[in-house]
Amino acid sequence: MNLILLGPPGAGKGTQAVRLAAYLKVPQISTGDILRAARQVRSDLGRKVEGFMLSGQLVPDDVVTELVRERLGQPDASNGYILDGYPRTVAQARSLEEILVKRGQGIDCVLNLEVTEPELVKRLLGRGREDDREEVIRDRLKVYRKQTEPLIGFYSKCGILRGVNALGEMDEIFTRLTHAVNGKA
Ligand code: B4P
Repeated sequence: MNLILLGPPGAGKGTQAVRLAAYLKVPQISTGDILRAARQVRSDLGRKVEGFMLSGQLVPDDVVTELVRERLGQPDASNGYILDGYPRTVAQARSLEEILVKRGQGIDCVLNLEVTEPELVKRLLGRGREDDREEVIRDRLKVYRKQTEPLIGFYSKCGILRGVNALGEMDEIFTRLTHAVNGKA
């Protein structure tokens, strides 16, 4: 199964992607994790993306799409995957479509994690990553509304979007997500 986890920063995409990956026995492909790993080893890519990430901006589409294209070509992704945090712009969604058409694949389901803004801010301040400072969080939420939220309309038109209430206990949210994946919600 090929899934996309969509949602604002702090919605719990990474948290739930790990659980869903174990449940579905497919890899979790997190562009955020790949970019952070590149920064940690101070690679050319890491240096290139650092400023964007620390200021709460999205990394340029072409950079992220190239990472995803390469990652989807790895053997463990041949039987399905969970895309966590990609696509984040309509341009990325179109590029993903092109990549998948070439591979003879499609997306089965897009799970949209729905969380209120005050809860997002609370969660991100609690996580305390270096891009989780209050002013950067506000900027990330603005970027989300402008650049990522349009994907809700994009995937709803394709008929594969499922909205999931992502407020509450993590176990409870996981159950809702599995129901959505299995077409029970
Ligand atoms: P990401 O790494 O994708 O992170 P995120 O959106 O901030 O968080 P996520 O939704 O995964 O929340 P999490 O589970 O951690 O992106 C970071 C940056 O990378 C972006 O700002 C951008 O610069 C760059 N980037 C990544 N992908 C990109 C792309 N495609 N294009 C361009 N740039 C890209 O949860 C957050 C916190 O909430 C955690 O502390 C967690 O424990 C807590 N939490 C989770 N569920 C909870 C619950 N139910 N109740 C209470 N707390 C909960």
